[in-house]
Amino acid sequence: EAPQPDHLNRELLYGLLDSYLKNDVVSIQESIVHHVEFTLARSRYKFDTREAYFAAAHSLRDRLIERWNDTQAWIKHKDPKRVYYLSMEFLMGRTFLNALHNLGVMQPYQHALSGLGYDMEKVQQAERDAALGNGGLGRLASCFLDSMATLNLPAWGYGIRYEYGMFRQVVSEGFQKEQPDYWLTFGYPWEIQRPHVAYPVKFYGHVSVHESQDGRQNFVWNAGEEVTAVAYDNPIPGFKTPSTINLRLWAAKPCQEFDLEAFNTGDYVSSIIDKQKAETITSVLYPDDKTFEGKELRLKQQHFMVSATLQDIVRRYKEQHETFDAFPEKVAMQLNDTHPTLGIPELMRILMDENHLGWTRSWEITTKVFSFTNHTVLPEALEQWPVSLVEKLLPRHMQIIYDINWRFVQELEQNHGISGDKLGSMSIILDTEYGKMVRMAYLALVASHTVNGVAAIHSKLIKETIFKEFHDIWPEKFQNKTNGVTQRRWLAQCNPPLNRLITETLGTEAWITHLDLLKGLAAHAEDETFQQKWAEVKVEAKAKLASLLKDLTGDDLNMDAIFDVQVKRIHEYKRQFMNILSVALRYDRIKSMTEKEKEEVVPRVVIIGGKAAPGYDMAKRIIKLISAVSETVNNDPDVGDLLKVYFVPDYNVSLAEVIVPGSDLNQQISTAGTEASGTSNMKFAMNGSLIIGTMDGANVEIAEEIGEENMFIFGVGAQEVPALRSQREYLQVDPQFQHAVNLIQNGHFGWADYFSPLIESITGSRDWYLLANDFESYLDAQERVDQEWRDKASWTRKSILSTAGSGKFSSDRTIHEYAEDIWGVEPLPPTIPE
Ligand code: T68
Repeated sequence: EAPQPDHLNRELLYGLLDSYLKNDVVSIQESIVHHVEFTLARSRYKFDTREAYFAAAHSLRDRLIERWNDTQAWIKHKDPKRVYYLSMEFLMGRTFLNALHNLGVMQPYQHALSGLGYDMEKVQQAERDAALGNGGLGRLASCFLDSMATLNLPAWGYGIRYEYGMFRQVVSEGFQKEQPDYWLTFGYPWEIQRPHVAYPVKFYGHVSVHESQDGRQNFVWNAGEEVTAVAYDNPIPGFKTPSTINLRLWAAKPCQEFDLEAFNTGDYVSSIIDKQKAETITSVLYPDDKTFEGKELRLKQQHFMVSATLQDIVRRYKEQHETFDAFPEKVAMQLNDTHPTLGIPELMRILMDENHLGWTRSWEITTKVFSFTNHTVLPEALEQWPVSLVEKLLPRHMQIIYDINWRFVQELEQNHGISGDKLGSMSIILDTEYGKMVRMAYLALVASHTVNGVAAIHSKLIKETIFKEFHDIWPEKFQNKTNGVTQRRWLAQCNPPLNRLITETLGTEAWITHLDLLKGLAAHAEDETFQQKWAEVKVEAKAKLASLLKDLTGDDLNMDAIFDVQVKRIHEYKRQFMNILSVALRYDRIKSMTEKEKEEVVPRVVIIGGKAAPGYDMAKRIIKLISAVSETVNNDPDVGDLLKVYFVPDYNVSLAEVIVPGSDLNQQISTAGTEASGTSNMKFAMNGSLIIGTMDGANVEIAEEIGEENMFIFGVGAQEVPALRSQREYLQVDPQFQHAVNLIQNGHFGWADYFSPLIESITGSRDWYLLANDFESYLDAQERVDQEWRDKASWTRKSILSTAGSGKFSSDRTIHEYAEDIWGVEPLPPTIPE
């Protein structure tokens, strides 16, 4: 329990800083050994590396808890407007190194551990990734938490504590196999279970109406099933600030109220088993990142998350306020895509049915607190739930959604003069041949005060395409918030040599919180000695990546080769297929060269990694194709060191922390208009990796910042895509494209039959993502890459300018904009009083 506001004052609170656990080497060793003995109950004379990790993690957690308790007490005392970031996914990765770094205790911990006989690097490796997300959307949420803490914002994250995170990808004979990621086996040392922070979450049943004395209708939801949501808190430290915010993840537990009758009369064992079913709600993360799947369990997860979260937020608000009048001044909620949209009818239900506010008042409050982010324009990803399912699972919510829609349609007719087909096209409820559907994005749009896209081009596109009619009536609701990534994890921590060089060159480490300062590097881009140092740092990072690949494959990489990387979820729109087609062509060219000609070839190591959704057949075939090409190329003595291709299995956050710094070139080659933003492009640019890419997503803004001439831009622009798509069958096919396709079709890499659906998908009018059309221009850009590599100084200069130009892409900038333009929350810096 946080201290009551009356008992708090600044002096008391910040006096505590002096009494915090000491961070000298001996104190840290004492606390590690203490945890070995008393938390792990192991002998202090005999513990292995994993136990050393757990003990060190617990000792660090103690230090996090001090700051976190004080931050929460301080926020409660000041009672500012708080922002709640609601997301079904948080792709956190590892915590240990990040917490050490943000708390500024890296050095003493390193010494403490080595003094006890443990290697910091190995201890770190003992931590498992918390992979509670699919990809960009989940990782963005995690970067945002880091920035919100660092910017001292009164912020919370809310999500689900899945027991099985993103599946583990195993590649066997070139085929993806999914294995469960039970990441909690040895316990998760960073979380704090809060058994007393628990709420009932209801499902199914029916709604009854009762007339109250004042003639008002009261709706009562008699649920058919109830589970308990239990809170697990995860402290999120800011960098160089005591501010430590909370990520609260909910786990489902059977509710306490057993039906005693069933025990005595019926089957005792099966009634307990029935109760256990509750836990399945939070058991597994859905691994689909782009196609909407209307599974009942997924809808249950969404309601479970938002219901527990809203009960918690309302409870916290009511502790300090008598009425709901101030709710919109105290609460902002950001919906990370439409996945938490049920929070809208849930808040309406809580206000009306449980707190007896009228519709108008409840709606006024609701529409002032929610805002929502769209992350894709791909129609197959947009959530549409069958009305029949929502009605069955959440009967009261379905009524409220109908009411929201009814009033919305009225408004369209009366205030905007809209009628007929257009009314139907804007309705939250869509009539289809399979029945009625709830369009979640429309529900989110109607109830949110703001909707944003995640890069300038994407925010423009949503206004012109998927949300056009809404933009026509409510232009003021639409904003852009270009994504960002945290430079703490994605530069300072994952690339220590570059961190040191930047700090030494700028004469300050202030860039770790003010990334714009990186532009100061541009002045040194031409400096030969600086270029030399820059190149050495890159070699160091490449060596780390090479050693990772050596462990995976046994191969020694050619360090003179361009390390050419494409790592991200496997998708047709991201065009890994186009990448591998060009690799096949490169291979074929080398094969036909004389030894003399080969001397001129710029060597490449092509690295591709990423997971395919388990049900995404095409994506799985693409993985097999990459593996097949890899198999042929890597074992061909004619090619030797000039070309290698690797598919890195189980791409995840921790692998990215090695792969990103170690790359020379990175591929961001989606069909223009399909990738909302991309965030790995920002990470690569920060680490001095050059981009070969299309004018899509955030690439457009990256080009503005670092200069198109310092990238390898190719392909058609988003504006040209619709017309090209309609002319697909008549488009000229580049002969080199045809040749690459033939190689695969003719079985050059084996498995010709298995690859034929892939070939069909890019043939003639089927080629939705315009591979054939962009191929020539792609090859041309690849040629420019090779040319550039031959001029080491010029390449290094561009690499420096990439980092120098990446200042805009800090999530600190993004979060600052959200806070100012959308949430209306202000930093609450924990400054020590004079
Ligand atoms: C990504 N979206 C965008 N979705 O593709 C990417 N979807 O361009 C953008 O940079 C990133 O979001 C951050 O804005 C996703 O990652 C999902 O993971 C997802 C998960 C479940 C359902 C739908």
